Amino acid sequence: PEPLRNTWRKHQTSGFKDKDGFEREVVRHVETTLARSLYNCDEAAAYSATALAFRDRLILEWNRTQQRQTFVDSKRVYYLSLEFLMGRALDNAMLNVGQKELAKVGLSELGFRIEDVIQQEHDAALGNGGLGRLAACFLDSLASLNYPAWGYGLRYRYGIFKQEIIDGYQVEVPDYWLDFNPWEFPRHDVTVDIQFYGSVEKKTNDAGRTVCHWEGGETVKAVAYDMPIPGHATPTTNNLRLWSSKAASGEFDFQKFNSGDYESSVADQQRAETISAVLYPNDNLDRGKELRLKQQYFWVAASLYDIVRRFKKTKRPWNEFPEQVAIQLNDTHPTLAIVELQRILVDLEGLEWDEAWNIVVNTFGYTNHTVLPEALEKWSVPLVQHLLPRHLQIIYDINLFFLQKVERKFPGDVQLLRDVSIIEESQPKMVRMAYLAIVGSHKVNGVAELHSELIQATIFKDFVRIFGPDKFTNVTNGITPRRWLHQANPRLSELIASKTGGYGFLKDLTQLNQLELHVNDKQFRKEWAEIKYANKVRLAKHITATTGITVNPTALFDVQVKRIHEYKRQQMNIFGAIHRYLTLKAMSPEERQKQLPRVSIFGGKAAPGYWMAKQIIHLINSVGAVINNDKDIGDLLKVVFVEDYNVSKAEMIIPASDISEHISTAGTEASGTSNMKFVLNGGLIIGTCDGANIEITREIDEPNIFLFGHLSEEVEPLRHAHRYGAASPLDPDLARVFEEIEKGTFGNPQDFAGMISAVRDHGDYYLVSDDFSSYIATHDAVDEAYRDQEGWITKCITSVSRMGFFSSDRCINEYAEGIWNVEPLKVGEHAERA
Ligand code: 4GP
Repeated sequence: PEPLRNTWRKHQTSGFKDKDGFEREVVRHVETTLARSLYNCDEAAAYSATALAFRDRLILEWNRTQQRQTFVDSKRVYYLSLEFLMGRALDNAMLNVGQKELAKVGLSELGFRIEDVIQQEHDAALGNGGLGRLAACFLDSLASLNYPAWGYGLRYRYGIFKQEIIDGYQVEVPDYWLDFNPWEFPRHDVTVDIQFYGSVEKKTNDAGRTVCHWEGGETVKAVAYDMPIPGHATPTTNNLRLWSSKAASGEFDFQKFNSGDYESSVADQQRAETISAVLYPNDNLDRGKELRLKQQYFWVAASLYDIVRRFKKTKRPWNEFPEQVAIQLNDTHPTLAIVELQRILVDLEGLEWDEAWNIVVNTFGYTNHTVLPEALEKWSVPLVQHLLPRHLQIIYDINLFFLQKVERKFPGDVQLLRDVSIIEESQPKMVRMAYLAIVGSHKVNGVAELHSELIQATIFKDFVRIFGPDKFTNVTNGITPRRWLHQANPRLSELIASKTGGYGFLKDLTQLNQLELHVNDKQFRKEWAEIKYANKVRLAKHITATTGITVNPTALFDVQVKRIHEYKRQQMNIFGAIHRYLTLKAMSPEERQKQLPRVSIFGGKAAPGYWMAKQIIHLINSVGAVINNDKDIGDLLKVVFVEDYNVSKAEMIIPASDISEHISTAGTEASGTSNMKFVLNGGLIIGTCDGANIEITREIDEPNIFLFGHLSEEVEPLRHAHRYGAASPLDPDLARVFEEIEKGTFGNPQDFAGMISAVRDHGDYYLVSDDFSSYIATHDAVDEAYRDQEGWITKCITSVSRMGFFSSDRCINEYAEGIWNVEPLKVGEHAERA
């Protein structure tokens, strides 16, 4: 009724509008929400109150966005990802709503420096590495481009562990990040009961049809927590919905409690809460743990229930489901969603199998992120049978119909049937999740050109024969320039804006190409160099403060930060540093003085159970301990390991890099995304012909990148040669490095024996010995190039100006057009914010 609406409108708030309004909100939150005062408002409280003030604004926009999207009733995208590596939210929110300047002045009037306030925030680290951070960049682009889109994930109580380095070793410390999280809204009214275990019965329904009825043996409640995702310079504020698990029976069992059995009265609750308790800390690795499968089902079942509920409100017929809903599977982790939707349609909604399956396939898309065999998910049939008995039946039926189709197309090809079967005939039998994802999706994509070619030529080649090439496509990854340039490197962003006619490049990154016109502008180049230097000084301070090592900011900063993995070859990097050290030691003092000083910076976490990765960290620290204290060497070489690499550390480290390392064995790194971030921030890269390095080279041109190493097509023959004793003799420089380690120069050689023997005696799977000499030679070329500072700056500016392609906005538009078939929602000129 009108009067009600009027009263409502009269009192509707819109959040703060100006500096005074902002200050008022901060003071109000400090005094009431936090129950503090002027006299005990520390930086942490200032952060909390600022975050709350911005959150209030965001949630109002969030409400409006959701109303708009529901009203227009257009197709929505749902991005299902077990990982969202969001990092900090405050700075991002301030910049995206365009109110950072105002907040800066406001906070300073209240007695705080905005930089210090921002630093108070705990990273939201609900992810491991590439795939999780990609999901976060995608959310930013989806909102910034006004796509109606939701992310769905798990609200882990513990994100990725915090890494401490103690005596050179990685120690894992739990990351409890939810103490105070102003960015989430618990939706205690949005809950879903999720079943596990139990049994399946056939029943006849009212229409006389036989239907399967799954009676679960355990029920757990999923509770929604929403995080607003603000778009940049647009009112669109999308939603990230994270599910948290709770006992379905309420807090605890009263009967048991009253009868004195307190312990077991809370046991159910703890068992339920375990599901969303912790993120599995593996990157590019699958470990078939029951709890992980439980997490996966819990999350996809809750998300699908939610999606279906929203669709049903529109009262459309089921065949319109794929016109209203696009679901993207971020890797195979959410593949059970395919089975769950089929179950909902057939068992609960009474659709015929084929009609349901058609809807399912047209709804889903699947993105593959790795070809590493150890990362391809498989679940044992007995485990799935036990935990999800009805789903296993459906998987078998999906497989049967699929194999029948294969048989019709390739009659009598028994080997093919065995190779592509969703069920692997092993002991025990296994469900191959990637195959299920392919069969149940209408599009399958890789994340860089080479990667997409490789999956079609290797792990999925039979499926290309069966489904034809159109089902397979490529979407090269991208990064959001809002966080990875504007937020991480504000001065560079400002300088770029001054040369490209404003901040338009943040929404259309191809505008960077205007920079090339200024490449010879002296003043511009000077400012460019000053900004890089200032970023290096900031990192140098952090290094000294956290490790006690002093580094010279005029030295060449050589950075490798990413998860520690043998395929990413941090071991080759540290062997290279040892080689550099030995070379310097062998020089006369005069000659030494002519050398270019260098700081070798490492960072990254090792999966707690990945022994070799931990050895690599230990070697880096042990080498650092020797070199950094060698008087002969001084500033010429430092080796630093930055503890606890995460999103906010990346924001500091990446802008400070001169050269960064993307040196995976060719064919193993699906794309890489930090390579894009480094170049965008005016650093050059040394890399192999792998993943997106190849496309970066194509865009920025070969003279601006340092490529080395064998090509992906050479990898198999080389591995073969190693296996059958036909490899070339060990590179003498590398042999010399091993000798030094084995002499005990860097501590107990026993600690590093496994690393050496993997290369020397056990087939060198990652081809460190094959690429070592060209790696060293290319580093010499880097030194040469860096000596010519003017030439170097030209390369950097030219490269940045050609990076437009790598915006995640381009990437999202490609998904929208080629896979999801969705369009951005017009928000109207009046709603656009400058
Ligand atoms: C990563 C890939 O290793 C990386 O190359 C890629 O850029 C990223 O996904 C995003 O596509 N894969 C994973 C994983 O994080 O766990 O498989």
